[in-house]
Amino acid sequence: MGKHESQEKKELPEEADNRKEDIAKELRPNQIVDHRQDGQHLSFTGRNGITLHIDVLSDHIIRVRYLTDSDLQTDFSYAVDPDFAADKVPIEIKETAIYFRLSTPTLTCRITKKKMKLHFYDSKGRTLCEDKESYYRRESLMKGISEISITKKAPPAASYWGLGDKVPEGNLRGHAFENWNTDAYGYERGDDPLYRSIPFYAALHEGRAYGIFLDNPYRTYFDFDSNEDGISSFSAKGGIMDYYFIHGPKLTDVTQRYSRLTGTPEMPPMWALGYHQSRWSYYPESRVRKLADTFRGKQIPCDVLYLDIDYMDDYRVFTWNNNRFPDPKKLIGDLKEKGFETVVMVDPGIKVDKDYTVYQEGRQKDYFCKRADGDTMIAPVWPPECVFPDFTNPDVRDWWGGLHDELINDRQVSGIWNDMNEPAVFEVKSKTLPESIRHDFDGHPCSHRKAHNIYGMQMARASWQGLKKHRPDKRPFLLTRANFAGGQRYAALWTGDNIADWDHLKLANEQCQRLSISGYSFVGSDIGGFVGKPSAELFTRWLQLGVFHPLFRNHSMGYNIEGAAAVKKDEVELKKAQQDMDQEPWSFGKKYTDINRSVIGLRYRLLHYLYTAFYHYTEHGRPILRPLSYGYQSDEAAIEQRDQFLFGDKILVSPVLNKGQTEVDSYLPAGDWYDFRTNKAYGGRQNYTVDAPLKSIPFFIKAGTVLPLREVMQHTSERKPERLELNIYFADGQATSHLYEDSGDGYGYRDGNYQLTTFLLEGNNDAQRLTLTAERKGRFEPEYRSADISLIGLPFVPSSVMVDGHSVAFEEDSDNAHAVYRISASPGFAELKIS
Ligand code: MIG
Repeated sequence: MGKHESQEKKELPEEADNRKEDIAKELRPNQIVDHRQDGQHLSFTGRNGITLHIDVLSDHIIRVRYLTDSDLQTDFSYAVDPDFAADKVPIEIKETAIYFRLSTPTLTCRITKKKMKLHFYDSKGRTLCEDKESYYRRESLMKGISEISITKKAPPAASYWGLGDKVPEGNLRGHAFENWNTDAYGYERGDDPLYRSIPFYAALHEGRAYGIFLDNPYRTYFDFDSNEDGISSFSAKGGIMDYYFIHGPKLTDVTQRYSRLTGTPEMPPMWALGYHQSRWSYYPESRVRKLADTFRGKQIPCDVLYLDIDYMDDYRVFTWNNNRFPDPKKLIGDLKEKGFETVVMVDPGIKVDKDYTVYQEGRQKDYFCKRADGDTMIAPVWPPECVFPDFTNPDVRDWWGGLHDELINDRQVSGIWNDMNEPAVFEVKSKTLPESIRHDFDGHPCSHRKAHNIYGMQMARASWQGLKKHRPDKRPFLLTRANFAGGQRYAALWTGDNIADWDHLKLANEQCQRLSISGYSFVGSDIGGFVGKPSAELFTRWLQLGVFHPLFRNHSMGYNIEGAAAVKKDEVELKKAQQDMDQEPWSFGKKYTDINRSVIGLRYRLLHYLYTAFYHYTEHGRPILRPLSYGYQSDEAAIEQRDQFLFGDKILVSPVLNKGQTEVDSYLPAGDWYDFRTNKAYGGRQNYTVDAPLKSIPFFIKAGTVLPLREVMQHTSERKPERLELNIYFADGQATSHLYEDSGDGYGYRDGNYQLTTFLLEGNNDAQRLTLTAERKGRFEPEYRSADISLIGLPFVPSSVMVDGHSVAFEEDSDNAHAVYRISASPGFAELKIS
């Protein structure tokens, strides 16, 4: 004993010198010593204990996990759609001295025995994606932080797509990104991280595409060869290396398969696709009424009005400021009568206030986020002291959903707007909660490091549940700022606090495309810019871009924050200053009001088409907005386009994004195209310079399309459309188009109360013939009196037009430089023959 003590004493000083802050443990997979197969699940055990788990989920989707002993947690994901079910897939395994080879009918994965490196290739043996160094894990034992990463080869010609809302200069290649949901007020190009985390990207190489979805909610990093060393990588500051390899080979298929995995939202109500008017903030009640009346008086279509934070009583969520809004129910009812839906903001920060029931209840039920030692976390947001519901707790979500009862059932608000749910915290540099805060994580308790990126998503989910619960017969409309992969199931999103300048118009264009191919189609930007005031020209150009964004919403901050502080003392001056910040569609003078009216009108014309695109999105995960590469991925010129984009399957938009610009250089990919404005036909695979005067945005319709157009109304439910307008754009060959219709809200469509029309067009240039058939599915019956058909681009002068076997009259529209023939047919027609 004595001897031992003296020995220890002797060694102590020396040892102390050697002591470290932390102990790091590094792990890399080594030689596979065992492997097992259980149906579509395979596992490979390495000598050092790392196991590689591979699950074949479909022909095209393979899940990959590298686990160590310390990872033996339950398999749990917020991102994967609970309804996702794997397919039965025939798989083949082969073993050689060097590797195992696993094949599905379309995809092969080779696993090296030495280091568990993966190499994916297609059924023809062509490489899709290859590990550079495979898996790596570094653990800091004392801090309890692990870092995990995978490196893959980045061939020089590979391009990278997706990853949510990032705003690099150019494309993803050559850049590195971080996912950590951040309140990025007034962000600039290149800023990162932003409001949301979607750890999913696609890569395109030699005409073939694949995708990677890293299902890890921690802070994650993606690097697309930023060091120009031919390496791409993804890593996380914790959790498990759990990723899905998604085969294409088409880029759009990659997105669709990712959507199958992480889900899509329900069909939105038709009104949510109309024009939305928002501002921080419309109050008091009289101002809201005047706003509504101005829309109707000026005949500018609008479906939705927003109430920002100032409707609340001192920023207490679920309360109303009685001075500003003495009778919200009456106001909202009156607005509804005029065809306006009302959406109100709900923030996550709950005011610490003993007399406030939401605070009391949450406190009593122990629903607020806590520090590691058990105290409730308090931090400043709008109220200087707030607590934060732990939305990762299912009971908290139920409670939160329940709190919407009065808003929905009594006040009759139509939708909910979730802001600040990164969650945002004022005053501190981190802009959010400390990483040590505790969360339930649906029964897998953890720290904020793990829950941060999904906090906003779970808030949106809770609000969504509230809407579903309290108004089960209506489709929910929810708008959220923060989110995570899979959160598209619950809410639409906007790109956050942008700035009223031309670069932000470009950012809005790029962000919305990028979000859409990342599985998130219901997106839009604050039209006109949130911070600052746009010029009349910028506003109109932004509105024109917004026509083609699934969420079409004008929002701005008016004279809040700096502005309000500056002129606080003088009420009159403040009012004037606020008016100077107006960016309603009529705020720029008569000339612009007229243009803006017709721009918004164009959106209403395109609603049938957009609604149908939503059908393809919600049913099949087909992204509504897409860069040209998503459709023309073997066309180098198409891949390089950044500004132009596809809106649904049939429309190519060439937006105007620069000050003073009145012409646009458009590249049109393969196929023929028609300028919607003039009906002029253009051959594909060529560049054109087209006119773009301020009053119009160039967009092109693909030859062979049947484009349905809806009557312009002041709001989507003003009346039932009486005429079905169809523009038929000739093509030499065959093409299919769709029109999806239902009652515009509710769930009747799930019991067959919808109508899906499939148009098959067959044009023959040599034979001078055009045939169109219409096949209808479902039992919804739109009440059109007639179908008004325009034939565009016919390469011959028709002598006979037959509808369902009967000859009908047609008229030539002589006003138009490019002859258009007009026919009136019964809306239920089945066949059209023109020769
Ligand atoms: O720090 O509610 O992004 O749309 O108008 C500002 C006021 C808080 C941020 C949102 C913005 C909203 C604003 N909110």
